[in-house]
Parts: sequence; C-alpha cells; structure tokens
Amino acid sequence: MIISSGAFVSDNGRLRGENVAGSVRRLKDLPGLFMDDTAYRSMDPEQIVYEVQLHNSCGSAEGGLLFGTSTVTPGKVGREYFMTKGHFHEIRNRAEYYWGISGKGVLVTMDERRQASTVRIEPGSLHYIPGHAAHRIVNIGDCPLVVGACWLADAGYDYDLLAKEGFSVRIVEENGAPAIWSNK
Ligand code: S6P
Ligand code: ZN
Repeated sequence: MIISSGAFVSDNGRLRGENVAGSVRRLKDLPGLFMDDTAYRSMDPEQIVYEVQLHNSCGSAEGGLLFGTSTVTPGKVGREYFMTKGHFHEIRNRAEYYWGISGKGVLVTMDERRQASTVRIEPGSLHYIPGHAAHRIVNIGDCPLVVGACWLADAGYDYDLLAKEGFSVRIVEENGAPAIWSNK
C-alpha cells in the first residue's frame, strides 16, 4: 500500500496535516518592537502581525530539520512596515534557508557586530542565511508576505540579544516607497 505523506503545503504556503503546528503574533505580543510607540498604542492590540506554521517530525534532535512558513500581514505601525521579531539562533552557527512564496518583502540580516544587509523577497527568491546572522522579514507590499524556511532542528531561538537595541536598520515608508533607516 502506498500511503500519503500526511502533510501538505498549499499554494498560499499554508501547511496542514500531521506534525503541523502554528503560532500567531499579534500587536499586543510585540511591545517595543516598532519605533513609533504612540502609533503602536493607538492600534488594535488584537491585530495579527504574523503567523508561523511549522512541520516538525523530529523535535529538536541534532541533525534533524524543521520546515516552516511565515505569513506577515500587510500593514504599518506609523511609517514602519509589519515585520517579524527576528532572532539569532541559540546555537549561533546554525544556518537557514528562506524562500519567497508570495508577496513583496525584505529580508534583513545582521551579524554580531551589527553589520546589517537587506535583500528583496519576491515569489521564488531564495535566501541563504549563514550562521551568526540575526534575521527578520518585513512586508513592504499590499498582500500577505509568505516565506518558506528550512533550518536545523536544534538551532533554537535567541531573542534576548535583540531585545535592547534591535536591528541596526529599520524598513520604513518614505515618499510612498520603502526606505532603509539607520538604527545604530
Ligand atoms: C526559524 C525561522 C522562522 C521564524 C519566523 C518567525 O528559525 O527563522 O520560522 O521563526 O519567521 O520569526 P521570529 O523572529 O518571530 O521567530
Ligand atoms: Zn531562524
């Protein structure tokens, strides 16, 4: 008998089936992330900023792989586009692949000396994120930004290092177009 794999990726990047779990980050979960706190406090705290779905068949076993998709809602807090929190991996040398599924975005990466780089995410674009690089995605379009990811299961997440100073750049709307602002 030939059986189904048990899990599926839809055209819109949604995962369903066995070993799939999801999480949602709303504005109320992201205090201090956006630069304009007045705008942040004036918005609906229940507004979804992004959702993450994960296919996990191995827990956090060394050598295992995780597969996920992240969907960032279109929107802004003040002039700053909706984005993920961003993180270093807890095991710093763990790399990751991202690829664009739909929507328009920016991948922001930053090394431990706060050197940042930015690259456009579009449907089909492929992005290798080396170890020792914090990473975040930003939705600069009018539709949901959907990004696929694959990474080592033991990588873990370190949000603490970014909690104080954040990334050294921010992606904001300036004259109707995305611009990179320094946040040194
Ligand atoms: C995990 C991978 C993604 C992010 C997701 C949410 O290594 O990079 O699945 O977890 O895009 O971002 P964040 O920064 O809230 O974990
Ligand atoms: Zn990661």
